[in-house]
Amino acid sequence: MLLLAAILCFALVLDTCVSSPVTTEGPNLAGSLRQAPTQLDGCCFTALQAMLNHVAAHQIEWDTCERAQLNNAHKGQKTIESQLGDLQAKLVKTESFPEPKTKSNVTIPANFQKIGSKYYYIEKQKNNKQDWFGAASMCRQMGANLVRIESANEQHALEEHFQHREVYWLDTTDLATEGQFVHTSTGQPAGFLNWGYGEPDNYDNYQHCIFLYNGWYYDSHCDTKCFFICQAN
Ligand SMILES: [Ca+2]
Repeated sequence: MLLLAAILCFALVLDTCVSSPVTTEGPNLAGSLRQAPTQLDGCCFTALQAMLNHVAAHQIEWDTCERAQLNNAHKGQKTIESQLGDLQAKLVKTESFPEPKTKSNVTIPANFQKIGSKYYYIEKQKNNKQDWFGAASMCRQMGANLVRIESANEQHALEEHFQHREVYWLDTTDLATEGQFVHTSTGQPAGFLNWGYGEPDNYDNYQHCIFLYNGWYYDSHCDTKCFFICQAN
């Protein structure tokens, strides 16, 4: 409205002030000529001033609006940067979580315990002693295999959980070829064999399964009933 009034005023004044006939004839015209610059200076300046004030006011609004938009953009940028920081912190936290109870995409059964760096189930119920094949089958049913001991350290760590003077089946046999002991869980030759005195003797030519007793390995009849140890793969 102010702008419209200023424009109308400016047009009116301009018409009044400038449209008077410019001539040098007659005394009245001379008077008009004397007054014209004053009217132009006063009225037109007032109208122009109003227009300029209007433009200036809007300029301030535009500037203010622009600043507000910039501030909003800065706030948005800060928010995104903050969210990115939070995500990076969460990522670092996730990477530093303890190793989940899985290994090589195999889920560890709930009743297995970690001994050393591996997970085992040690059968201790006297009414659940099994021959070697039954023990292997029990481990398979739990999603595991009979234990594959690969070092003295692994053996000693397990023995801390054994019942005194009990016998435990291992996964090692020479059922396929006499005298060639392999881990049945991997099919690979057994590298660690802690034989007891005089073992393996294949007594009666009928001893092909290995158990652990009192710290030593013995080849024995596979149908002997023993405790057993399962190992999660
Ligand atoms: Ca033997």
